[in-house]
Amino acid sequence: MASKKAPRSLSATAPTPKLPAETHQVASEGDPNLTTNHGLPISDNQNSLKAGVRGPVLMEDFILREKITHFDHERIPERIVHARGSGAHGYFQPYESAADITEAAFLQDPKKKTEVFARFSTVAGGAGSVDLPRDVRGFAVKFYTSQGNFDLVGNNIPVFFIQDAMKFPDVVHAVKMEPDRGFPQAASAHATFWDFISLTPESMHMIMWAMSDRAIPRSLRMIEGFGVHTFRFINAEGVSRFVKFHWRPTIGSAAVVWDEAMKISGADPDFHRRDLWQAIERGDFPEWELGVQVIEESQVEQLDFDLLDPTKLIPEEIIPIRPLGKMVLNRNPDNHFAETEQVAFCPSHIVPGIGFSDDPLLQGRLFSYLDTQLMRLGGPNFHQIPINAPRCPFANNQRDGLRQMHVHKGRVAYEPSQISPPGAPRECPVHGFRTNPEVETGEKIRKRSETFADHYSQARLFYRSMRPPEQNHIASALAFELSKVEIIEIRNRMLGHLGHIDAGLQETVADALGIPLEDAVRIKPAVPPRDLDPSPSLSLISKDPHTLKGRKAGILITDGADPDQFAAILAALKKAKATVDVIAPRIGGATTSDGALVPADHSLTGGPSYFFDTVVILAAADAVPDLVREAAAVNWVRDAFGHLKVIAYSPAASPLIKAAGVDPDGGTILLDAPKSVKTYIAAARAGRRWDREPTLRSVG
Ligand code: HDD
Repeated sequence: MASKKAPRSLSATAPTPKLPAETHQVASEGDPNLTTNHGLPISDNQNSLKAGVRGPVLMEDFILREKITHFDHERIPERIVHARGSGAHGYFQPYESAADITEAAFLQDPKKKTEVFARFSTVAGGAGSVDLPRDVRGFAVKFYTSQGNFDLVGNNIPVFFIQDAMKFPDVVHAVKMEPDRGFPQAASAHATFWDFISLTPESMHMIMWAMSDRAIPRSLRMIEGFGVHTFRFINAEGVSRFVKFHWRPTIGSAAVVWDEAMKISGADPDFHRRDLWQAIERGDFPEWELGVQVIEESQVEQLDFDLLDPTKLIPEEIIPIRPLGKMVLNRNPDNHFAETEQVAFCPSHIVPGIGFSDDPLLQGRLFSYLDTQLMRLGGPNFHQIPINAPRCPFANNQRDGLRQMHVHKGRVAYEPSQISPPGAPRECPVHGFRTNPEVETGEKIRKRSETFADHYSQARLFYRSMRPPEQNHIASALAFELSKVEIIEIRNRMLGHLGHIDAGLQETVADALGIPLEDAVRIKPAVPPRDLDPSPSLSLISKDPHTLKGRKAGILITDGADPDQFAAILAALKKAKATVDVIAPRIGGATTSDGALVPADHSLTGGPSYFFDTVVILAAADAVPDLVREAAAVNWVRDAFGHLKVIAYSPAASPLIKAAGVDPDGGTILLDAPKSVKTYIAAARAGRRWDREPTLRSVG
């Protein structure tokens, strides 16, 4: 706005310069001055202002006060759920036009890339908790489309614990640390969670997923994502169809085993965040295919469950996924707080061509996220934070409010107006968002639909679609979690539910807990469970792509190791597209028999074998006695074997293999001939040795 009283040096008619449009950019290159937040150059950033060098600090030190005050306010309320997240930038590109099913602009032109920001998260733990608890993973993507932001706020599990948003605060309070004692952090293995779950039969399907390997993913780059609810796609002719969103990682999905998860959580709490960051830094960009299951309105009645019930899925074998395009994450955030922390996802952010269904859980979410962002980000202008701002122009008559960054001009902030300037924002009746005109009738009522009442059939479907190792892991997880529940009645009630899912599962868990089956509480299902056809596409093992792409190998090497063998293994692993880290007894590296130094990425204690998908031990005979005496080395091998990994080792390393109690099998490869490198790569590509598991631990 023009200053009425211009300083003398300015001409009376020249207005004061206006604020630049982008005032929130931080000055950096070319301006090395350290200043206060108000631009005052600072002469000393090491010492506070004191009365004498050994005297008291003066209240006058406004520079110290500004710095400390800012620091004191550097945290914002963390998300009540999904507090711990890792994000990345990238783009989405459709394979071809999807105009037949949706008019969404970002799904029309295969040549057009749409900018995205993705945030992956755990649910229960705080922002500073670990990456590998047993937990659901959030999979949220913001598409900055030409028609506004579309937020697809999903999880890595296609169903949910509850059917109605009314129960969300309850399920979250139950899983979070117990309020009196403040523990456990980031864990569902405690009484309040299982108390709630055992009284909430609708959660049984989700429980099967949460106890499965899906809840301990190997990498965020390898998780599947799901929109969970039924949404709508609407095309330009106004034809509406129901859709379910699916994300599929192009390198396939994989999980860790539970013992690994527990150890990784201690050794590297940032295991997933680091893995995502490093992959992007090295140019190994994570990719997912986005697809939809399309359900015609006429098909809805043929489904044996209610499409509005978020505890149900449609097996791909019944309605296949139509691929839409690919998301590539190719840039790490510049600043974790500014981007990953401040990004604000809202399921209500949709674009023309996409619509909601009447799923009561979704309907509740449409309210909750905006409300939470207002609180978390301090007011109604959070859409102006760079990570949240649409990339397309946006304009309306909303004004002012906390943290307003825009300097809106003019006197008109309403419409209609006769005096608004040309170009003032107006409705767009032609391409503006229109709600799908559904006919809604019904009495006002607080009641669950009877079509939501079958709580066990799909839990059974999921369990029976798993391969035996996966079923064993579900049983083990249930036994582990319930063993942490000190209230016997809760364990017994859970056992009652398991009986409706699968009698074998119930028996295994009861046995593992040491509870007589007769103690299982008798629960009368609202609807008797049915046997549905298994869906092999739900099993991770069935879909294992048997690849080393995106996987990580660890080579433990000692002084005196054979350089040719090292070079051959390294080349073969790289050819198979694995990344390779070198581990040496000391971080200074290892000197091979030809005197060359092999730099190490980790020392033995800093690079345990559970950081890797497959391991190689290249030890010289002289070095082995020291390794055999070294607990970290013995555990390195023992863990790799116990975690079902393929292990290759030089003949000289045999005493170490023996000391670790390894009983050689098809997954332990002796590198005694040039062709054994090939044998090793083939075995490593095949992934974990599930056949070894029953010889190592009692499952269930
Ligand atoms: Fe939620 C965050 C996913 C049900 C209320 N949710 C949040 C995030 C994801 C999900 C991925 C983190 C987004 C980010 O990275 O910032 N939530 C889901 C899915 C659900 C679901 C897939 C069921 C299908 N959520 C749900 C319900 C409610 C909420 C029923 C409330 C009625 N969710 C929230 C929230 C959060 C949130 C409290 C916390 C932080 C935030 O929103 O931004 O509003």
